[in-house]
Formats: sequence, structure tokens, C-alpha cells
Amino acid sequence: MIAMLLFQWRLPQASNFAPMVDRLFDFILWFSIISFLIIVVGMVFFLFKYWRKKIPEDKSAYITGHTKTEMSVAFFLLVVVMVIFYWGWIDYKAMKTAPEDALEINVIARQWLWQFQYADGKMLTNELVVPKDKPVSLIMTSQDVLHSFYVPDFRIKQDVLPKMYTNVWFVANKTGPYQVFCAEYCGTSHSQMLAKVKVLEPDDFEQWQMTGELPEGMETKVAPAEASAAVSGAAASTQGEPLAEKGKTLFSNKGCTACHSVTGAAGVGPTLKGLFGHPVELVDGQKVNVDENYIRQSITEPQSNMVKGFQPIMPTFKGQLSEEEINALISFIKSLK
Ligand code: HEC
Ligand SMILES: [Cu+2]
Repeated sequence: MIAMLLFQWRLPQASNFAPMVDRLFDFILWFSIISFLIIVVGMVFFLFKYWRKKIPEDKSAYITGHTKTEMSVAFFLLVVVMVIFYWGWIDYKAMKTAPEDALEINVIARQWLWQFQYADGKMLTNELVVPKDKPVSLIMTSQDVLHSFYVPDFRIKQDVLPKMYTNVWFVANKTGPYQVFCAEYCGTSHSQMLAKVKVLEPDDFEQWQMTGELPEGMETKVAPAEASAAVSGAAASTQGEPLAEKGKTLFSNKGCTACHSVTGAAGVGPTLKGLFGHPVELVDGQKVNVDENYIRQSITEPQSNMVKGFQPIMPTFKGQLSEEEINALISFIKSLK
């Protein structure tokens, strides 16, 4: 037990970010330990060395300050803080920019469960299945309040907000199930808002995508019938049509086709062909890059980012589309290369 504490006090390192985060953590930890020792040992040493009893008559000199020493200590500490800042900034940048070829999965958080929506139409509850050694990018939003997606073994934690998307990515490099927590207090059953990330060998992942079967030891535990998924942290999965297909159907059912072409021809509204990932000029002359958040905002609050050269006639679809449906529409618009 003590040996475990001494040698295994660190959490498992199961993603590309884990060694990175731990290195910086170790640096700060050891710097603090060494500084602490230098200060405390020095203090105790001088305490005994200048004990009054030993030199009864002498009074110590009254020192008002020593600019050189003070400035060099301050400068040294400034350098250390800058090193920590720069180091953290580099790591942070790496954690913020997902590679282009990442597998994208939509995450919808709500009181009190996690839903994972795959491009092929799979929808999992409280269970995220990913391949080993491949970058996975999560595009996350919340249906109600603030949540936070936290996987300690991956060293990732990202707030999940209503009305917008936040992103986190990782490469899981060890197979196995890992615990997901919600790290933002979100109401009564916050502590039950649990999920598992299941990291599979690439072959097993392909197999799972086709058949829905998980390899031995990774099977989903079926929840007792009376416990609903919403409060028990139980997992469930369904297979629907591919996300972009679903989006295409919605696009005509919701009447988007009346104003938007997907072929490149401008209509009452701008064409949505080749929109994603490109800059758009707004009425105020501002140029913005089209990402998931931009499209989401265009659909729910069309007048908040008016495209230059068009009239403010797009009706708002706020409250008329579920998070799943907005994800599907975005997936469809993304596919219009
Ligand atoms: C009545 C016509 C109309 C309908 C219906 C309509 N839109 Fe629009 N839409 C517009 C106009 C006009 C603009 C450009 C002005 C603006 O930004 O609001 C626009 C802008 C957009 C943009 C930003 C385009 C860009 O080039 O930046 C997106 C994305 C969008 N609409 C998606 C949709 C979706 C999805 C639907 C269906 C759920 C829809 N629209 C329904 C008229 C419409
Ligand atoms: Cu939560």
C-alpha cells in the first residue's frame, strides 16, 4: 500500500497529453519542494547559528534592506514564472488545435447525462467509443446549464456551455475503459453524471462501427430496468441514419431550401456550398471564419451575424431545433465542399 502510494501516486497516463501535462506539473511541484526546503532549512540553520544565548552581549546589526539581493531574487522568480507561463502556453496551444484528420464526435451534455453523436448516425449515452492512436475531436454543447467534460486519465477538462460549441481533442494511446466526470456543479445529480470512454484497438473499433459489438471485457453493462439512464449513469446506444443525411432531410423539411442553394447559385440567401472553413464578410465589414459556432449562430440568431449584401429576412430557428438536429444540419453544411 505504501509502496503503491510512493511509486504509483500518479494517475494512469492514457493519452498524448498526459505526459505533457505531467512534465509541467512535475516541474512546478519539484521547484516548489526545492524552494521550500532551501527556505526552511536555511531558516532553521540561522535560527540555531544566531541563537541569542550563544552570543549574549552582541546585538545584531540593523539591516534596512539590500537592493541587489532583493532585485536578483525578484528577477530570478520572474524568470521562473515566465518559463512556467511560456511552457503552459505552448502546451495549451497544442491542446487547443485539433489536427485536420481527427475523428469528429458531437457531445451533448444535459442534466445529468452525456450523449455522443457519431457521423454515421450512432447515438450513445454515457459511453464514448474511440479508436486507439487516432486523434479524436469532440464538439461539445449543453442542452441546459454549464457542465465540464473531464477525463483525468487523459488530462483533459473542458467546460461545456449552452448555446455554443467548445472543443477538446486527444489521442488515446492505451486501450481500456476510462472514467468521464462532469467537473462543473450542475444540479442534484451532478455526481451521477458519469460516462466511460472505451478505447479500442483500431480493428475492434471498425468492427464496432459495423456491428455495434464491443470486444470482450468492454461490453456495456445493461442497467436494471427500473433505473432510467438519466439518473443512473447507465449506457445505451441507438443507430440512426448518418448525421449529414439527417441534416439534408432537415434542410428541406425546415424550408431552408427556399432561400439557400447548395449548388453555388445565390438565391434570397447566400449559397451554403463551400461555406465551412472559409471567411465570410459581414455587413459591418468584419471578416469571420465559418466554424460550427458561426453556423449555429446563423441558424438560431440570424440577425446577429448578417452577411454582407443580404436582407435580414431569415427567420430564427431558435427553440425549433433540438441539439441533435442542429448538429445534423451543421454536419450537412460541412459536407457541402
Ligand atoms: C426566408 C429565407 C431564409 C430561410 C428560410 C433560411 N435562411 Fe438562412 N439565410 C437567409 C439570408 C437572407 C441569409 C443572409 C443574411 C443573414 O446572415 O442573416 C442567411 C444566412 C444563413 C447562413 C449564413 C450564411 C453565410 O454565408 O454566412 C446560414 C448558415 C444559414 N442561413 C442557414 C440556414 C438554415 C440551416 C436554414 C433552415 C433551417 C435557413 N438558413 C433558412 C435566408 C433564409
Ligand atoms: Cu454536469
